[in-house]
Amino acid sequence: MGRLFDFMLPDNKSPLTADSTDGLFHFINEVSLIFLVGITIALIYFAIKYKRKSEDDKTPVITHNNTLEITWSVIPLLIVMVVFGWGYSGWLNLKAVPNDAYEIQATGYKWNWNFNYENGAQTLNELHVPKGRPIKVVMQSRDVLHSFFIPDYRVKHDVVPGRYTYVWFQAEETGESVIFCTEYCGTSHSDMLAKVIVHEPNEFEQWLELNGGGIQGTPVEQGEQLVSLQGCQTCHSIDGSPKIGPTFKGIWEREQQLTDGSTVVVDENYIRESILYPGNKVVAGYQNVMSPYEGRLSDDEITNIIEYLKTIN
Ligand code: HEC
Ligand SMILES: [Cu+2]
Repeated sequence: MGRLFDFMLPDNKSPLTADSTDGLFHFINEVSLIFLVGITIALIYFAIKYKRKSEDDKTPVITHNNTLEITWSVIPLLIVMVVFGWGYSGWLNLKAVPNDAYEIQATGYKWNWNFNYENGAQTLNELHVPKGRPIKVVMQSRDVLHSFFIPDYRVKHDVVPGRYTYVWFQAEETGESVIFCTEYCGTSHSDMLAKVIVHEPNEFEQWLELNGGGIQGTPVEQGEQLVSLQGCQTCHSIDGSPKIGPTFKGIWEREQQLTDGSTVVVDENYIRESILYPGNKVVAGYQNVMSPYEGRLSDDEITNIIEYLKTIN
């Protein structure tokens, strides 16, 4: 159903969450347009009708007009009450997650989105969901304020350190939609993009099955998967190209200059410390923007990452 202001909105791909927002959006725009046209016409009409016609044309003294004043107070009041009621019921709907919703955990951190599924599957910056089923995304932040926004579904919520928040939606068609971070969170905030990938339900089950095993392989292979799942490559390249952090290429046994003027030779303990407490030793020429991984990675995982880093030459 085409409406006048449709061009201002992206496609609605989750009617259960988007319809109320869209309806209200159109209502406000259409009512505003009606008033704009009405007021403009009245303005022009009065300007012509009451134009000063002769030297002794005089404005009559009008103190007030009850009918007119009540009308222009009551009509806007009614409209505002409609807008409030509509907005409030839409908000309640966004807060009331259907009971059979499928739950996915999301973690936002500088500058990635990490998703965890019930069977241990993990993805970085890709949210896989089945179509035609309500999805609840439970979100947390590892560092600063972020905000999770999927325009196609009209859902947006702040992601706050130390607190869980959630959104829900139900995608009705397969395909992809963009996820934005809409809370300024540092240098690469504008690159903090992810996408929702909507599958047919049976394809989603297959996908889940295939990825459910978690991280497997030799220590080096596991380290490689961890580095890619944890989003280390947002800030560290593996081919020597410059990024926000030092490249991993040739990192092993490299001599590193620190901001305090001292030098270190990169070994196991230095890498371990750099991952757990990045602020302790900051590499010269870089800023201390890496979030501490203390409590996020186990000792075994760190060992595997170290084994992998040794191989990047
Ligand atoms: C938000 C960007 C960012 C992310 C994500 C990030 N780092 Fe860093 N990292 C940095 C920056 C910047 C430095 C240099 C400043 C410092 O030493 O703290 C650094 C330093 C390091 C160092 C020391 C490097 C050297 O040459 O001395 C290691 C090792 C390291 N990071 C490993 C990792 C691993 C492993 C991950 C993923 C689990 C990761 N980092 C994720 C930004 C990041
Ligand atoms: Cu962000």
